[in-house]
Amino acid sequence: MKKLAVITATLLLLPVLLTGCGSSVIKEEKEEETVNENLITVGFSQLGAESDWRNTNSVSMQDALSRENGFNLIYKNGQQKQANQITAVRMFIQQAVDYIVLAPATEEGWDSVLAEARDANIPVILVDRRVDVSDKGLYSCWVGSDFELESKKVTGWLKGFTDRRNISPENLHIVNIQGTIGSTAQIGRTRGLANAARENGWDLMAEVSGDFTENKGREVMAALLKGYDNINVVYCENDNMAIGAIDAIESAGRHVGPNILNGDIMVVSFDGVNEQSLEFCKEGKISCIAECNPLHGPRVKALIESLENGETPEKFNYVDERLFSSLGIVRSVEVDGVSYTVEEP
Ligand code: GZL
Repeated sequence: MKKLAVITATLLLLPVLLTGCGSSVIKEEKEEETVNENLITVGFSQLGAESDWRNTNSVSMQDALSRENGFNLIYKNGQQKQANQITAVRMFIQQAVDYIVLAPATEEGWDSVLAEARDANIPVILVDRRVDVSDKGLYSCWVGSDFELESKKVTGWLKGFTDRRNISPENLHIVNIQGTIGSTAQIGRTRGLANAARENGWDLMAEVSGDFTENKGREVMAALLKGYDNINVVYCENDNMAIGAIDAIESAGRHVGPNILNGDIMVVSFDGVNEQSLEFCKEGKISCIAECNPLHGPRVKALIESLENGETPEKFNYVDERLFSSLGIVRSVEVDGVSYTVEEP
């Protein structure tokens, strides 16, 4: 792929201090006009900064696609709005970047702008969530997680827990605090729980979106506690919402933990990036976390280098992910014939 001498102006990015993963910050970009020669210019449309997972993902991408590694990265934060991401992709096309990397907020609505990138001969790499387009040729490849597998690990752990504690399936009264509706992570994690509840005879009482944020998770949990007096399992589709939900549960005078037959409310979650959530998991306040690996930067760098060498990388590239619990009750979970060890957080 041609390398471009590109004049780029990059906007000042507010540094976002991260908790967890060694407290890195999203690198500040100074307002500058620079001529970048012999670098691979990449336009990265990130969907937002809604969670610790997202910010860790952004840092991973900036660290991998650095000038030292031969890249000129133009980073745009979509603030959770697809319209902003479409604008960013069109700007990248006008700038004639070498590659476009897109972390789409939700799956629908990408056909037109990805066709514009194809018509401009700019390869598109998807990271994290997917797009639902009529022609998969509109993007070169994707790297991310199997979200339904993440859910099967958590629901498999929950099944193992109830079996070992002799808890009848009909005594599980579950609410699902969902991620951003229409995002691949939400679709997979919601489907996994709904299937497990149906197969196991669990009482799945409500599904409400917390949009992957702590504040919305707190707000939704408080409302659910007012609406239901028998909740004993809260399935949170990411850690930030779990932290908000735990705060709401404790503010309502209830105890968070695994002893659901003695009145506890159990919380299970996804990501394993936020330090507070890992602490809660060590304490048993979060009973189980399915890891969702945010470190896509090195994988995207390798995919670009492969494309630069004229190779055709795998279309779909999955990251490896673990399962955490400190309760020691369930040692491993089997999903589709594969055994996953339950690890200490
Ligand atoms: C999952 C990612 C989700 C995380 C959330 O790959 O799309 O979005 O689970 C993040 O924390 O907001």
